[in-house]
Amino acid sequence: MDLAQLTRDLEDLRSEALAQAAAAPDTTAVEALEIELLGKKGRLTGVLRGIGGLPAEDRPRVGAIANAVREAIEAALRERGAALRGGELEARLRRERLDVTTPGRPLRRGSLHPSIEAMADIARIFAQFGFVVVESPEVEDDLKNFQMLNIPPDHPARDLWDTLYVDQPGNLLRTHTSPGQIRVMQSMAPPIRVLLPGRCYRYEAVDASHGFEFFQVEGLMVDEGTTLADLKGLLDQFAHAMFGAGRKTRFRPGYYPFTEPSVAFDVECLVCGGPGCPACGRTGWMTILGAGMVHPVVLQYGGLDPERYQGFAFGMGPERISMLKHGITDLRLFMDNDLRFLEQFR
Ligand code: 2U9
Repeated sequence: MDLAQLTRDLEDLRSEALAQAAAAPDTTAVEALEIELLGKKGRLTGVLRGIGGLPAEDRPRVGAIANAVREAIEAALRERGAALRGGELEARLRRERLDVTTPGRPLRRGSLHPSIEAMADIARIFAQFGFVVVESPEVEDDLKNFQMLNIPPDHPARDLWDTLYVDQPGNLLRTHTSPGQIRVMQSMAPPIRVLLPGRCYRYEAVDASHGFEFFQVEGLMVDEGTTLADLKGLLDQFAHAMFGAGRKTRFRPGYYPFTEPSVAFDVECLVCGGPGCPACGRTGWMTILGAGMVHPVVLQYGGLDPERYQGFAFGMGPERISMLKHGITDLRLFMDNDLRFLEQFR
């Protein structure tokens, strides 16, 4: 190996390497070239192996040329790499381009069932007066569903609650949430202010105003010196919050075995506002709930002394409240789960 040959080999390597660098298609190819040309076992090292056969005085010259070739190749690879990285970034940006102004896909939002919504509205209003929500079992016994509410066996008022019985003797599906209030009185000390929302069951034919399964919300307040006037004031506030401020209300005499006196609570007709129309049966009034002072016998069953404590109770159907509020005329719409009806409550 002589100096001239080695110098030619180095120059050939340089021009070949520069051409390869310029033609590298991507950064992976540039990295591979770097190893192939400049690595420990690369082509430059291969050419320089011939340096050992040169006279000592020629070696520095070849060394200088070899360094220049190495630097030239390094520069070419660096340059090509940088150019490719720029291009690759650009291509990637183009490929992954996002139009952040594209409108999003709409999410289908659900909504509360109108019965549940009415119960939530009722609970929210009574919460402002200190009433807390209590839940109680749907399977009850005859004692709490009837007898402790002053409805003994064979009492004619039992006809008001056609009952669905379960297998075990004495057990039944509650016909109202009232047995829950017996449980509350037996387990809490006055002052008591509770609201009992829940599902109730009756053995009844279904029509536009009756279901065999329905919701009820009942309330109970017991304290020393509680009066019918407290009940009237509370229900007025409720009617105004639910149906609009300033609406006239009235008490009418009613009958329930568990309250004495018992009343029906009416609000001025929400459709005609007084003069009478088909919606209010031409009376000008709509009955929104029943109520009364808790019968002393019922207080006693609840473990409370009626000489010391008085209480009032009220009960309403959330569907009826919702029907009056929204002008709905058929109760069955609440059970049918027809989306055309339900979607109007979003
Ligand atoms: C206890 C004492 C008294 C609850 C009451 C009503 C009047 C009432 C009905 C209205 C329509 C229910 O949804 S509805 O069928 N309820 O009119 N409920 S007083 O009185 C009680 C309850 C429990 C211990």
